[in-house]
Amino acid sequence: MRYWNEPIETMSRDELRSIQDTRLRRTVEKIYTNVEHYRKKMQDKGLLPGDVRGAEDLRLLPFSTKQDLRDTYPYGMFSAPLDQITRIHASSGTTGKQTVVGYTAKDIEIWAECMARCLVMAGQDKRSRVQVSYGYGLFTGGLGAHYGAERLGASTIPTSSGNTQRQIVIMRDFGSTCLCCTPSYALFIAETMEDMGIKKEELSLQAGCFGAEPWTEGMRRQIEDRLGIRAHDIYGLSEIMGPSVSQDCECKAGLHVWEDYFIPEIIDPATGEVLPDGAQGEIVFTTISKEGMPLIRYRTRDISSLTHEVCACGRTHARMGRLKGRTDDMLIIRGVNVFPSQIESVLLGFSNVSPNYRIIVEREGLLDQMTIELEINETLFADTVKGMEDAERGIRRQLDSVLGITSRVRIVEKGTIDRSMGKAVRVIDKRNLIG
Ligand code: DLL
Repeated sequence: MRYWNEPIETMSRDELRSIQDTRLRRTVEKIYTNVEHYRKKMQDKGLLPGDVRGAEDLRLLPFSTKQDLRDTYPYGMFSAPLDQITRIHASSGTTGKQTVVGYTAKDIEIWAECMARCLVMAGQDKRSRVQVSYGYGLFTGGLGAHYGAERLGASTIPTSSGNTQRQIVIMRDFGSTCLCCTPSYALFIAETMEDMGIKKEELSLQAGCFGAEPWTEGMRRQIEDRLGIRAHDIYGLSEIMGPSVSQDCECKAGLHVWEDYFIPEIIDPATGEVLPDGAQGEIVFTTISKEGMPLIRYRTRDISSLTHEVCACGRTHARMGRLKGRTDDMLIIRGVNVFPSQIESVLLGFSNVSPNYRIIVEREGLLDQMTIELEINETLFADTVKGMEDAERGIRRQLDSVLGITSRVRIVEKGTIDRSMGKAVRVIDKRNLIG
């Protein structure tokens, strides 16, 4: 099975644009009528629904942000009455109120459709066994992947995250063919499997849909090697839907955004100006089919780029580049901008470095100091003080030259760095704690 929904996934860009025009007009009408907060924002811009004739008028519309969701907490952005809302998810975030999202039954159906498309891209079909090791709950990962796997008709195994040894026994004994979890958890599973003496050849695993946190090509290679599978990058966010807003296909040349449901744009985060294909900036989504909580030009804070070129896989839906991180993840160290993903890319360029690392930022006097703690693979571990110092020096030099600032590197014993079963916390910024 090559596509889940071939006519839609491969339709011409003109047809896709025409669907977007109609659905966008409908969405704008609906939110203007039903959501006071949006009506006010449009009125402030002197806009009436009829002014938006199609996707080319998108840029007339105001942006929306997490702040809008907070200001209208909990249900003020819902466009459907509560008696039509059949599911509520929420994301906690690190500060402030939770972000609440409501879905109608049709929203859940469309979400399952998008997820089924992603699973087929990962080579799955109704004979497959999909193990869902994302957390189930208010987080959208577990239930999102679950409904997609059921829609596909695959045997869905809802293990949720945690209890890793049991997960592995299930994966082996039940013959799971696809694993859905965060990339950091996939690596922890691989590591635990090695500790248990279970070989990848004993599994039936073919592929994985990994996302919910930033990861690099180096990490993808390690997961693919250690689990013997093809690792796909799946993206999404609760506000827009959850997992399966986009995912990469076998070409691994960017993540296809399901454009019959979401219109993506890239903007300059400082000015809000829309940027052309290829340019890096903040990715913004407009939902054009959602009933529960449609969002117009929602600013994700995720840094990516877009291409509308048709992919070698035959899909016509635009592709977003692998996420570089979030605007709010960017560290400013002595005035220099550093993304944790840049650090991961450097680290995993060394064959003996494991993807277990953390970045500690402190302020010493007036100066920011960044220390990278990392574990290395035992097999290649030079077991002498000198060997260790040489390794640390080599990594530090490479980091300094790529990041343009000096940092400290500390190799720590295997198992020192906390393993994650959900979204990994890589950065400990102690500067915020010091008044
Ligand atoms: O993480 C939804 C999801 C679940 C996506 C499972 C994929 C798989 P939130 O908890 O609302 O939703 O967090 C959304 O996570 O804005 C990104 O910053 C980050 N993120 C999600 N997928 C990726 C990815 C889910 N593939 C936030 N690469 C987003 C990098 C990702 N970051």
